[in-house]
Amino acid sequence: MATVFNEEESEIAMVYENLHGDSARSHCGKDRKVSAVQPGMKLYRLVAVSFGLLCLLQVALNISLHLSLYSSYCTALEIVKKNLSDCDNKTLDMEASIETLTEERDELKKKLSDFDYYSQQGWVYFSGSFYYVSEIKKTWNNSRYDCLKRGADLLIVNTKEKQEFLHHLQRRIWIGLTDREIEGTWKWVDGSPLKTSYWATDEPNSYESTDEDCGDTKFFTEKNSWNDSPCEYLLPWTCEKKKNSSSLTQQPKAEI
Ligand SMILES: [Ca+2]
Ligand SMILES: [Ca+2]
Ligand SMILES: [Ca+2]
Repeated sequence: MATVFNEEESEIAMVYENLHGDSARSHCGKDRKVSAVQPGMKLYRLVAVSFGLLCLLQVALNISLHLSLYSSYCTALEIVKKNLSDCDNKTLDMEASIETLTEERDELKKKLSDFDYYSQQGWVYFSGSFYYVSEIKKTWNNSRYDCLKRGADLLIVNTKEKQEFLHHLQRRIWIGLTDREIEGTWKWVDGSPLKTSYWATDEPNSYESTDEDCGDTKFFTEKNSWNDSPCEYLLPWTCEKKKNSSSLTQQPKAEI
């Protein structure tokens, strides 16, 4: 029986040697078992470390991606804020423009209304004022009275443009100029002193010592057309109403 056991043990040893070759033969006991396990552990550790590194890399990539997206989000948010701010400013500008346009429209409506009214009354518009040229003749004082009743006054010729307008009328008319208060000191009907004048040659002259205290355009064919005449002469006249001026309240005593 013991012989049979020994024979079987020998056969097993031979099989083991055939399976593991020389390396198996160079080791024995516990050392042989540790040598067979170590490569698997190393591989396992290598895989675990690699997996850990991959996880760290994934986390780093995720953080980087989030930071990049956050940066883009912030930039887009700033652009949106700037656009909204620009939009608000443009809205304010548009509201101011609309208000200005509304005021201009109302002003134009008023002007058109004034033009309609004064045109129907026989007035003409020139350079900021309306003018009325009479078809009848009156004394200088009654001429002025007529103008005042119309919310205007006799024409004041204090600009070159007005003198040109007067010249284009080609008529002898009263103008709002007088020296009745102080002989030789000419004033306009609004009390302003005469500065630039367009007297004709040798005028004013108080012709043949008559009291000529009112201005007219006797020499209307000339550029310098003014003349002094007795205020009681009967002549046509021209009223002037400045745009936006209120009705005049001064009422002279009418001559009959
Ligand atoms: Ca006088
Ligand atoms: Ca005089
Ligand atoms: Ca004269």
